[in-house]
Amino acid sequence: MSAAESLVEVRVPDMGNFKDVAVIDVLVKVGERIDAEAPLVTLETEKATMDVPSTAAGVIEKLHVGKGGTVSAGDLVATVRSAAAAAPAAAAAPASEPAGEPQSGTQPGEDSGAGRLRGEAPPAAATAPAPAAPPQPPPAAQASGPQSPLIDEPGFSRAHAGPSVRKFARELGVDLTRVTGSGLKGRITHDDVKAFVKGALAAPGGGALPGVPVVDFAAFGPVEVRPLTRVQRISGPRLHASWVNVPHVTQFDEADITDLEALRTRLKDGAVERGIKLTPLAFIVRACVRALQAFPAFNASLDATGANLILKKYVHIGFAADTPNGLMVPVLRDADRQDVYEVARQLGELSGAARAGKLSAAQMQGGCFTISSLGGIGGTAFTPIINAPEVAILGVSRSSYKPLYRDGQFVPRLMLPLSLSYDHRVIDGAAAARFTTFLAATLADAQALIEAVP
Ligand code: CAO
Repeated sequence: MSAAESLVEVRVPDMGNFKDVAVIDVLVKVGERIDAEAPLVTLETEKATMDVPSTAAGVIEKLHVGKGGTVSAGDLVATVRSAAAAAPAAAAAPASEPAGEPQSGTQPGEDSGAGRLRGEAPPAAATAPAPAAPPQPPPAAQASGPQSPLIDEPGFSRAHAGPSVRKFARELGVDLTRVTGSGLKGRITHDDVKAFVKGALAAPGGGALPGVPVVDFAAFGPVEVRPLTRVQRISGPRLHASWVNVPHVTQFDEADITDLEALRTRLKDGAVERGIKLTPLAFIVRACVRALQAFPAFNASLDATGANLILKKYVHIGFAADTPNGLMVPVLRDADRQDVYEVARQLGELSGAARAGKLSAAQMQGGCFTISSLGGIGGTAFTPIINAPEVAILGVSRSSYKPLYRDGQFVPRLMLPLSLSYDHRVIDGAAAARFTTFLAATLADAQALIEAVP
C-alpha cells in the first residue's frame, strides 16, 4: 500500500430498531474497483430492503459479510483500499434509499425517508449513536431520476429492487412494475432487467410500437400549429399507457330510467331551492356505489406484481369533466356515505372547480372507479378508456325513449345507454354482464336510490 493510500472500513449504518438483518446479496468482489456510494451489500428485513453503499472509492480489500449472514448497525461490511482522502474509519455510512425517487405521495420539502429502510415509518429514536455531522444522503437519493411518462412512477418507487438496479432500469427506460424478480422474496436483479429488455426486443416489432407515418401537412394546404394544453400533455400519456397495457373489453347495456326520471323531475325544483342541481349523474353515482359494493372486484386494482388484487374498502368515485383545458377527473370521496343530494352537490362543486381550473391535486386522487357521462351532450354508446390502475369505467350516453315489449305490447320507456369498459385480466365477461344487469336494475328502482345514507 502506498503512502497516499488508506484503508477505509465501511460499516452498517443506523437502521432504527432493526438487529440481525439478513444479507440477501453481496454486490462486489474482493479486488474489485468501486466508486464512492457504490452499493456493497443488500440487506432485507421482513418489511423492506436497503443497500449499504461504500463511503469511499477504491478497491475492495476485504469483505467481512457473506450472503445469507446477518448484520446489525455498526458491523463491519468491507474494507476498501482508497487512494483519496477517506471518511473516518468508524463512521457509519448513510443508508442508501433504495428508490432514488421520492416515495409516492411525498411532496417537495417533506421527509422522503432517505436513510431509512424503505417501507418503514421513521424510527422514534435512533438506537445507535449518530455520526457527529449527519452524512448527506447520496446524490441518487436527493434528485429523482428522469421520469418517463410510460413508467408507473408510484409502482416503480415501490418495486422490490436496490438503487443500482433502479438506476440501470431508468437508463434503459424499463418500468420495474413490469419486471418479475427472481431474487430472494421476488427481489428484482440486474439480470431480471436484462431478461426483460431481451424479451421486449425479441417481441414482434422489437418491443416498440410501430410508429405512424410523419407527414408534412403543409405540403397539402395551409395549416396552423396549436400546442396541446398542459392537461392534455399530462392525460395523454396516461390514457395511452392504459390503452396499451390494459386489455379492454366494453360491455353495453341499457337501463330503464322512466321511473327515475319522473322522480327526478318531481324532486328537481325542491333541490334547486337548496342550491343543488339534481342531474341524472347523481343517481348514476349512487347506483354505481351499490354495484361496486355488490361486486368488490370492480372496486379493486392489481398490485405492482400483477399477481394480487387489492380490494378497496372505501368507495371514491371519479367522474370525467369536460373543461376548457381538457379532460379532468375530479374524485368524489366516500360516495357510499352520501345521499343523492349530497352527491349532486359535490358533483356541482367539483365540476365547477374543474372548469375553473381550480381543482387541487388531492381532489383528483384516490379514485376507485370512474364514470364518464356524455349524456348531456349526445351519442348512443362509446368505449371509455379505463382510468388505470382502476379496473373498470362506466360510460353513460344520452337517454331516449324506446319501444319496450311488455305484457304483450310495446310501451315507450326512457332507456339510458351504459358502456362498461373493464380490465379483462381482472374481470371476466360474465362478471361484467352481471355488473351492468345489476346496475340497470338498481337504476330502475328509483325509490331505493333516494334513500338516506347512514
Ligand atoms: N341523458 C339525457 N340527458 C342527460 C343525461 C343523460 N344521460 N345526463 C345529463 N343529461 C341532461 C341533464 O339532465 C341536464 O339537463 P337539464 O339542464 O335540462 O336538467 C343536461 O343534460 C346537462 O347536464 P350537466 O352536464 O349539467 O350535468 P351532468 O351531471 O350530466 O354532467 C359533467 C356533469 C361534469 C359530467 C358534464 O358536464 C361533463 O363534463 N360531461 C363530459 C364528460 C366527458 O367529457 N367524458 C368523456 C371522457 S373521455 O374523453
